[in-house]
Amino acid sequence: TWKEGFRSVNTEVPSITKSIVNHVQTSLARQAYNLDDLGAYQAAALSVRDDLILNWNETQMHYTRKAPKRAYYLSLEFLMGRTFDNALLNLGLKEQYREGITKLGFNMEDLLEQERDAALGNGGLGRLAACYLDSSASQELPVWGYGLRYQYGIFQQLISPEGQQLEQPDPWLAGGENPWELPRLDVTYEVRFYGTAERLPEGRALWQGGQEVLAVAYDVMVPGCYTKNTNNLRLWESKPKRGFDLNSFNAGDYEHAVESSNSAAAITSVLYPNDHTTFGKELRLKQQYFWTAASLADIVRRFKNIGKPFSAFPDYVAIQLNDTHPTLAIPELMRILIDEEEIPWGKAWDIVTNTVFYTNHTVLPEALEKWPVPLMEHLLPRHMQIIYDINLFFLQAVEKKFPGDRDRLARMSLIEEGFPKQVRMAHLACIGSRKVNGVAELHSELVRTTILKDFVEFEGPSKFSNVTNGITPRRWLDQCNPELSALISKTLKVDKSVWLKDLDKLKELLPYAEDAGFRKEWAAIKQRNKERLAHHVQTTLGLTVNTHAMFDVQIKRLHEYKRQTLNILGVIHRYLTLKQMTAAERKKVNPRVVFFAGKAAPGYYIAKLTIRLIVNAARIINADPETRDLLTVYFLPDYSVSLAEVLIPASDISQHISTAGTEASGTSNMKFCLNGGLLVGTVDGANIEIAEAVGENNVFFFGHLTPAVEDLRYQHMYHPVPVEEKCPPLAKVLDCVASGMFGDGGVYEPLLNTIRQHDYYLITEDFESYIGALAMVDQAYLDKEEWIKKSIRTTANMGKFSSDRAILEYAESFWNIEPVKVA
Ligand code: 26W
Repeated sequence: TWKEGFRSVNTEVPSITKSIVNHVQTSLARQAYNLDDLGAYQAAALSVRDDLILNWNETQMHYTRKAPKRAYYLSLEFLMGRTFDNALLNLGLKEQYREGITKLGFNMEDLLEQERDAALGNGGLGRLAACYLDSSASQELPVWGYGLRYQYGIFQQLISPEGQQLEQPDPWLAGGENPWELPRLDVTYEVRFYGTAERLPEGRALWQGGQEVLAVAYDVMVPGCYTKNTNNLRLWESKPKRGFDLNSFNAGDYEHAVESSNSAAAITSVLYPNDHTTFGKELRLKQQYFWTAASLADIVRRFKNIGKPFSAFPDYVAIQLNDTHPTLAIPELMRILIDEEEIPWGKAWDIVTNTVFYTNHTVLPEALEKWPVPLMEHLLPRHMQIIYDINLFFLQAVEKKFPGDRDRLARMSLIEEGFPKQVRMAHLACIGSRKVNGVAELHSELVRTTILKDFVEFEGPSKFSNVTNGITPRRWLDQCNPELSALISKTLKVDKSVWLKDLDKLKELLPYAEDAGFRKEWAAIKQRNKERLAHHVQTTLGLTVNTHAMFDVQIKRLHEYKRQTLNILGVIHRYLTLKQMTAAERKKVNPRVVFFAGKAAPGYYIAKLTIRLIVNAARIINADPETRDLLTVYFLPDYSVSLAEVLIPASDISQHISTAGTEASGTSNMKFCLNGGLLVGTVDGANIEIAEAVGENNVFFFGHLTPAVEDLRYQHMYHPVPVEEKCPPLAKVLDCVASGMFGDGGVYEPLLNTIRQHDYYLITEDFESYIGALAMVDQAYLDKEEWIKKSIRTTANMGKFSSDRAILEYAESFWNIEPVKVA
């Protein structure tokens, strides 16, 4: 059975303790008697790692021997979080390790806290990649991830007493060995930048000179859940091709000698902390090319080992582009096929367009990548030639289908005219791919009808589809909410291995919503999760949280489109309302604790001001003895995967309140609902499909719909109405902020002006309906039993949102790959 088949080394408590002690004495060269929690964690991690390595090795050998078609997930971000707990659960060894660790005099929970998050991502896109790796391995699919091994992950966020966000580096590797990766110093590729590209006969070219750097592979093991299959995430590190530039070194020019080695190492030094804004920085383009070039060289080498002709490439390889960040894979594969493999243009283009797939993750214009042509010509001269050639053939075909339509040609061109000209990466990704998809139904429709409309008209609709995002129920239920997981297994009378890999089984919980005893257990678990969160806040921030209140949570990157501003203005409105009530009226009010967490891009001034407003509003509101039993607000600093694992199971409601049409999908919305939290949200992204699945009566929707947004923005531009007229209650809130209720009002002017002026994200238009939705939440919460029923029904209906479902859709309808079980 699964219980035995996939574990090879230490499966019984005595051998586990023996192995841990062994690692303490040998790998760590320490003594067992004066070991601290960190040492104990490291030794325990090395012990689990032994199991992972054997499974990983067997898996890779098996894949090589069987040579199935494989898929490669190219993502500039993998927001993995911690690995230890996840590995133990996937191997089914958690309880044995807990026992062993206890026997050795340590506490499992304390050891788990020792691990640093691997935070190689910004937010949704990076965490999605991590969930997809978990599901690929769990579904026994031959999928590899390719990314970069940043020395520094997403910055650590500090909040000053004034409410300012401060950024600190995240040297996540500084603590010594990372037990979850295998350095593969033998797997290296040379990557060229700059130089010259000289055209040769037959469409080929010779690219030479410039700078060459080395890409070194680090393999991160990705265990599947209850299977031997352990997939690989290959992360590239840059290093100088030779330690120093020896010529300069010999000539006594030490600075120049070190400079070139520094500039090579710089490529993978840090993750760019912006999501949804592009800056056109050379180092970022270098990262993108370094990573796509190394990954493609690796993929091509593996393909060549099979010994098939290149025409068979698409039968063995599928490459998924996670947003446009790896779009250079398209011209790079063309370059390899044409210049190195001497394949003619037409055949090469056929191979590329049958191999590559593109997922779009946002329709916000400022997030669509464009690279200045002069920069591309300088850094990647051969790729720029190829892009021009692709564009020429492409526009000729468009001209043939739509003769004389010059506007259309200008709109569709890979090159945007201007000073400077820019390469439109989404257009390149689209025409170089077999399929293009969005990440929720509404978003995919917006891709088809807005940013890629011309391409749908040109190529027909069949290339453009949808794969609604998903989340892994292993991390986002079993791991983060073990009590709920246990209750589900007990109730369904099956081992969790069954429902965790077939999440539709949760439907069988539905009848238990009518069972008062079950509801009591369900509610008690939510209560204990609230206490766990309160304990965390107490120990990390020294603040006492009222666990008898409703927990209301908004955790995500700070961005105007996500409208944390709407939330905090709503909180202030609630505060003002409470202040006006009599003591008797207040008695009927539902206590509420509002949690915020999230990072702002370091250069995003308005987002940082929003944090400042939240922190200062919290300071005033929490200190008011008249209201503090009924309303408190917390901004939890340094949001991370690990913090999400504590927050999500504790929430009664969570907020997903983007302006309609702006949030491509959202994935935390799915995590909250899977844990029995209810949504307050706009009709946007995956909120819509969640409501379809769980029933609209279990979701608190508000706000204008997507089709209205464009018209409203037009009105705001050309027929502005002052906030005082459009929305008096909001105007009152803005006045309170401006008049200094939360510290110097002048500080917030730029933030308030975004609302008073164009109000691009339509806060004035949605405010009243938002307040109305929150009132409905209060109303519904009064009926505790009915609320618990809603909670149970929500969890029970979330099967669709497993990332297993999503990854199988990619595997079956895009990649055409099949499971390869490692026996
Ligand atoms: C170039 C700067 C940049 C960096 C990252 C632009 C855009 C991005 C990402 C595409 C932003 C992102 O994370 N998008 C989110 O993707 C999630 C997974 O599909 C969705 O659930 C979120 O709605 C979407 O905002």
